[in-house]
Amino acid sequence: MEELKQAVIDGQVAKARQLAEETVSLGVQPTVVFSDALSPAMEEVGRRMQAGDYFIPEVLVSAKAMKAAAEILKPLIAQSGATRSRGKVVMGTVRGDLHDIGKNLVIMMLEGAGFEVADLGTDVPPERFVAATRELRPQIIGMSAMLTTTMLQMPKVVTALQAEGLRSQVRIMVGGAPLNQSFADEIGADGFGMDSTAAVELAKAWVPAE
Ligand code: B1M
Repeated sequence: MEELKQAVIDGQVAKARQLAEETVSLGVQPTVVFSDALSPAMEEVGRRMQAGDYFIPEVLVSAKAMKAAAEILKPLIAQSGATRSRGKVVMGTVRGDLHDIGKNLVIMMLEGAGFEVADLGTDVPPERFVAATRELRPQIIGMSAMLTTTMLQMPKVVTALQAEGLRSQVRIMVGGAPLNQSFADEIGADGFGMDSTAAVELAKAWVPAE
C-alpha cells in the first residue's frame, strides 16, 4: 500500500496499475486501497503543489497514475456487491470550475461505500443540478469547487433547489479546498466534506444502510 501511494505521488502510471493489481491479489479490499493509498496520495500531491514543490504537470501525471490504479479497483468493487445501491448521489463541480480530481476521488469512495453516483462532470450550472434532482431523485446532492470565485456558485444551487420546491427532498454536501464548515452553514448546505473519507462518513450518516 505504501509503495502504491508512493507510485501515485511519483506519477508512475504503469507501476501504480501493477501495484493496485498486486495489492488486491493479496486480499486487500479495493475500498481500503482507495481510502488508505489513493486518496492520501492525491492529498499529498495537493500539499506538495501548495508548498511549491510540485507544479501542474506533476499533479496531472499523479492523477493519471491514480486513475490507472482506480481502473483496476472499480470493477472489483462492483463485483463484490458493495455497490448494491445504498442511496443515490448526484455530484458535480460547479459552474466555471474545471477541477475534478478531488470530486472523482470522492465519487470513487462513495461508490466503494455502496452509493450509486450520477456524475454531472465539471462546469455544472445550477439548472443542471436542479434537473438531475428532479429526474434522478437522489438523497444527496454533492457540489465541489476549488476556486474562491466558483465556490460562490454553491448558494445559487441551494437557492435554485429552494425555488423549485426540491430543497427539502435532498441533503446538500459541499467540498473542495477553499471551503470550510462555516461557509457550508452560511449557504444553507447540510454538510461539509473536508476530504473523501469525511464525505463518505457524512453520506453514510445521512443514508444509513438498511
Ligand atoms: Co487549479 N487551482 N486552476 N488546476 N489547481 C488550484 C485549486 C489553486 C489553489 C492553485 C494555486 O494557485 N495554488 C488555484 C485556486 C486559487 C483560489 O481560487 N484561491 C488554482 C487556479 C488559480 C487555477 C486556474 C485559474 C489557473 C489558471 O488558469 N490561471 C485554472 C482554473 C480552471 C477552472 O477551473 N476554470 C486552474 C486549472 C487547473 C488545471 C486544469 C491545470 C488542474 C485541474 C485538473 C483537474 O482537476 N482535472 C489544476 C490543479 C490540478 C490544481 C491543484 C494543483 C490541485 C487540485 C487537486 O486536484 N488536488 C490546486 C492546488 C492545490 O490544491 N494544492 C489548484 C488534489 C485533490 C485530491 O484534492 O481537489 O482538494 P481536492 O479534493 C479533496 C477535498 O477538497 C475534498 O475531497 C477531495 C479528496 O480528499 N473534496 C470534496 C473535493 N470536492 C469535494 C466534494 C465533497 C466533499 C469533499 O462533497 C460534495
